[in-house]
Amino acid sequence: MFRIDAAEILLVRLPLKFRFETSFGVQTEKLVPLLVLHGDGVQGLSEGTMEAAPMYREETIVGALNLLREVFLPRVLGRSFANPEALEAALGSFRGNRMARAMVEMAAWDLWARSLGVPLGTLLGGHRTEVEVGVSLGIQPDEAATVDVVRRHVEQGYRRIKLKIKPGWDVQPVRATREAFPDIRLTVDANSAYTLADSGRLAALDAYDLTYIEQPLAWDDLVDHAELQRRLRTPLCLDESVASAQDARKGLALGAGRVINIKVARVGGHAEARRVHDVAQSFGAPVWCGGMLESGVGRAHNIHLSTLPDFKLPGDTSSASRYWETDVVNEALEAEDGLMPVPEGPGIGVTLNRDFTARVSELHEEYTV
Ligand code: OSB
Ligand code: MG
Repeated sequence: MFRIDAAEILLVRLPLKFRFETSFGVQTEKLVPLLVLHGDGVQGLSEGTMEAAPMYREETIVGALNLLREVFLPRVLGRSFANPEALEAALGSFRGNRMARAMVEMAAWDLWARSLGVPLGTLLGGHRTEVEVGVSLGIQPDEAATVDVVRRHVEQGYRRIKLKIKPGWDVQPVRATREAFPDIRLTVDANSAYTLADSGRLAALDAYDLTYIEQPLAWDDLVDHAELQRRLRTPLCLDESVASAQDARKGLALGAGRVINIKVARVGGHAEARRVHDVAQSFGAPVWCGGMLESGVGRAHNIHLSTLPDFKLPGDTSSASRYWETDVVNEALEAEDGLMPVPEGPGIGVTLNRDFTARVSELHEEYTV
């Protein structure tokens, strides 16, 4: 049982340390919406992973913050819940907007775990004390720059290298990387940039021993992914296409992919992420934890989720210092030799750096009952 007495919404703009180019475009900073729930003498933290514009999925920061203010927070403020699933159910009649709902659900998990004095991963049923991680590398200007950036991250010990690709820039970086590093675990992510008409080009990637090709086709098209999977030897991994455990079941049953990237916020929170995990496990499909360039708050959530047993492939939760000069949390989240330690202590195990957020927040709102 936990009670929610008050909430804060913060919005922080963080400059990215690297230029992140994907098939969506170029990103040089990150707008981070944060939610703090107060209750039972503790705070629960979460981060929104929707972006300013609806490029990755349909949700946006402005939309999410308005929904929090006007619809979701009024449903939970001043109420007690038996557990986070009960809170999830209180928002369960709403459709879509899973990233916005996840902000409330994930903060509630952190709050509950802190009130119980238990690490979130333990509460979710995970056992690991460290999780295997890789990196997601943006599109580079040419092959030499690609091999260079891959080398730097291989030398840091990352357990998997993921290259962003787009039509016209796919086989080239993959071939160059595979020639330079014959033995690394290598994947690509197209962020929905291809259609079935490109299946010949994508089949050419079969030659490079990729662990999977992530989300080559449209975000809402499982049928075409299934057709593409029949034409390829390389497993497909679904990211954008999976917003729920039901989506995961349909995707795996159709053969639209053989691997699932779980992003906890994309599917509506930890409870649903665990259901996606369980569905994938029942199909014998490995999962891994994706990332959305999270600040320390979302990053800590990702690490805790990754302690569950079917997270058999390295995730995208690389060191926070890769992304930010200064993070919004006080604790360092640094991988060593491709292993990210699970933050210790109750809940997600990190605390907001209030001096920093007070200085850089573009928005700070407080809500009480
Ligand atoms: O498709 O996995 C993706 C970042 C923003 C939006 C979508 C994606 C990503 C990443 C970055 O790949 C992963 C990370 O380093 O957090
Ligand atoms: Mg992806």
